[in-house]
Amino acid sequence: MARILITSAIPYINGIKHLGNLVGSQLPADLFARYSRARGHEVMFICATDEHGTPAELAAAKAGKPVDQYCAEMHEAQAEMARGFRLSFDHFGRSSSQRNHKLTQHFAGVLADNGLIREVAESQVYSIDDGRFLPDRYIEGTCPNCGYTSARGDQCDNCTKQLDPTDLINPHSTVSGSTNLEVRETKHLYLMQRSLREKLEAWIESKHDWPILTTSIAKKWLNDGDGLQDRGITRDLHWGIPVKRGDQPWPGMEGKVFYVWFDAPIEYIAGTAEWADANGLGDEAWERWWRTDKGAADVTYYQFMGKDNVPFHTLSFPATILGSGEPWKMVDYLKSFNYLNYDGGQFSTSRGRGVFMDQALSILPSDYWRWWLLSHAPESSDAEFTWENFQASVNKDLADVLGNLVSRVTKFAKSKFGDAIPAGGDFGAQETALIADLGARIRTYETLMAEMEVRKAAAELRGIWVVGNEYLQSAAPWSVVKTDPEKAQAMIRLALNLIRIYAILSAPFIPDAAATMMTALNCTDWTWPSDVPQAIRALPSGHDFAVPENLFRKITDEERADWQVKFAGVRT
Ligand code: B3M
Ligand code: ZN
Repeated sequence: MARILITSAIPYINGIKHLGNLVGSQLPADLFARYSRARGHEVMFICATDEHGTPAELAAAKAGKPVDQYCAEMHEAQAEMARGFRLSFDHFGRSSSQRNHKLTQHFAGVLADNGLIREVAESQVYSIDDGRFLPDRYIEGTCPNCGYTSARGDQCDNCTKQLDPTDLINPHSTVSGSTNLEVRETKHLYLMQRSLREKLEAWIESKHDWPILTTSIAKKWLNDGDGLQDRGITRDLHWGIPVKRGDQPWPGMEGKVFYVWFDAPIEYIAGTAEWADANGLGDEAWERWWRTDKGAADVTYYQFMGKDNVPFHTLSFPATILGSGEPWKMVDYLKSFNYLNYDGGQFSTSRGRGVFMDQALSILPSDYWRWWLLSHAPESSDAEFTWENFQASVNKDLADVLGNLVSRVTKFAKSKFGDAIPAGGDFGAQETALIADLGARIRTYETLMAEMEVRKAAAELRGIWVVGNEYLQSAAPWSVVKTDPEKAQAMIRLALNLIRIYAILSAPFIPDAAATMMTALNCTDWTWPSDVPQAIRALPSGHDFAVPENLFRKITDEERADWQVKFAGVRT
């Protein structure tokens, strides 16, 4: 039994996430957590909401709510979505927790003690009417290069020229529209990442088994110059973690907060501390997952995230940890994802384009989405959601292959042999061949799941369902029963046990359907079917079972067309 720590990138607080966000981090992390638990490992699975930064402040202002109240409500809304999608977090924390305040301030303090923090004076645009400094992208004006009137303070979207806010002609705040802006001097703390370069490089080089997507991004940022600049870790905002040096005030930094990307990954650790608090456990309970001097040396740590988050997890966060000089557990394997596109374009939170988690659950149960998303996970390249494809895989894989097998077998067994698993007959050559085939396929499935090859694992699972169908097709107990009822009984005994094996293997992908299958089989033994000859005999003759409700319904052409129209626009 291994000890496995799993974190998903923590979703921003400003709004319900879309299916592209879900498949890029939380959902595959959940798949891996469920699989690891099913194999008997000790798992700690942590996620949280990422609650700081300008976008959170602005979203709260737009909603007309105080930012702390907005975050509390949105956290609850996201937690509700997580439950809806059956995301099996051990804890869903908040980056605004007191635990994260303390830990973030602790890290900043140690980094300063280690000589890795310097103060930098800079000038920044201050909006007098908004009462705040504005990040560059919240200032717009006319591009000095091409005359485009909606150029942003960091870049012109029309001619792509990189800009400084002070380059803009007639600049205004996009928060309020105010032109009452001035440049003010401000001071910030910088983490001296450049002096950690060698340590970071050695650490990245030691990760031989990381996916290419992860290492290529990490190395690009490490080597292209831009990535390893010293980095500002404070901001002039009202909402965030107050800048302190450990528990001491930081002279000159009054009224400032840490940058959201400094505190967000620290929340992985703080979220585990929140888990301990929520369960009435002491510090040793979470430290054994995170402190290599307190038991975490034998933990294997996996992170899941979209590719845009990789630089922060291969450079910035490791710089915080390595710079602290303290024995914190660092990531062992970083699984990253490409993007999921939506029907010919991009999913977009800001533009409300695509299907969002709440909308998805309002039209179909979570298993349908989990199956499609995971079996089409954007691993080797970007992937695309289309309603045609969604309909086809639900109807074929879930309804025709798995659902049909379960209903056909249970209904036939009930009508011919009654309420219990029948006794007669021995297994013949076909059954022996199926058992051997399943054994080999389950080994492959295990390997793919352990390697987090999400798409390939889904394809293998589907293949496992298919061979069961093929067996029934060719064994045809429904005909055999007329001439050799004993033999038909043996086939059905096998098929009912096959349903149990399928439930256990499929549970990481489709937990609700798996639970329905197990309930119908009146079974609570979820032992992983490593030994197929044994597993196929687990439910003995005489064991009661029931016919479950239809596991999956088909999506009609009408529904598909309806949804296509309904989700074509933008959500407001
Ligand atoms: N909140 C970005 C995102 O949700 C960011 C991840 C933080 S992980 C520490 O994609
Ligand atoms: Zn321009």
